[in-house]
Amino acid sequence: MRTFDQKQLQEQFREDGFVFLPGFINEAEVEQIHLHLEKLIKEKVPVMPPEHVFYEKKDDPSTLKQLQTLFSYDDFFYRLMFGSRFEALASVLLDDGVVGKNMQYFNKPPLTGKPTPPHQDGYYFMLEPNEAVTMWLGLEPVNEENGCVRYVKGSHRKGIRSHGKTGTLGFSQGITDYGREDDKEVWRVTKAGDLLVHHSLTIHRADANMSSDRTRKALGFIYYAQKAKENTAAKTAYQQKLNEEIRKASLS
Ligand SMILES: O=C(O)CCC(=O)C(=O)O
Repeated sequence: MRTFDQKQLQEQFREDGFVFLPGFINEAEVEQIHLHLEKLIKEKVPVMPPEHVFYEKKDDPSTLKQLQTLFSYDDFFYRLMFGSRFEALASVLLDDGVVGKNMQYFNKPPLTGKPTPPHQDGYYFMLEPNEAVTMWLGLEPVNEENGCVRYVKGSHRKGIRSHGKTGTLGFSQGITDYGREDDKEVWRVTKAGDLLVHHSLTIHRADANMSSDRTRKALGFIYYAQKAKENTAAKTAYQQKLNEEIRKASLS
């Protein structure tokens, strides 16, 4: 297991709003995740509610693009989320106890995998203070061709930008004035087992998968700092509206 300098990670996270941990998990651990994902997709996806399963094309199972709350469907993912090295790292970076909120599966299927619109996760989280992390764990090689994650360095120190509807399932809100002069992007080409962690206010996005034969599989872990309080009324209202829209779309 690789070790990382915690102090250095904390400083970099504070400064840049994201950190990169190459080889955070090893090949055998990546393989285990793939096996458990395959099993979950086969056995649990058919019975998951529409707000937990998103496809690029509704009637084409090969275009599965996102799953929500994996830990509520499988003990293996529960153990990865809670009491794990991921949870410990979140606590170091946020300098607080943490509450695990979501574990997502992301894929961008070849040719159909759409862009991830520029956004700040904190816009969806509705926290005060807005202190949370999202971890993005690569499960296969990802580069410019199949849609690597891109960050605007230091954007977490400049507050929440205006967001509006994107029409993208799974990323319903995007920054409305993205592309300003100070929106300078950096990106990392990643291998299976590499981990990226960003602050809830860090602006990020990803391109579409332009390859004709490569998928782009990853896991996302979301942890809130214990000091961050959710505006539960606003969040519930937003989630209910979104779930209604997803259910309507899945029936049409
Ligand atoms: O996988 C992606 O394209 C982006 C994921 C993302 O935006 C997130 O985890 O917050």
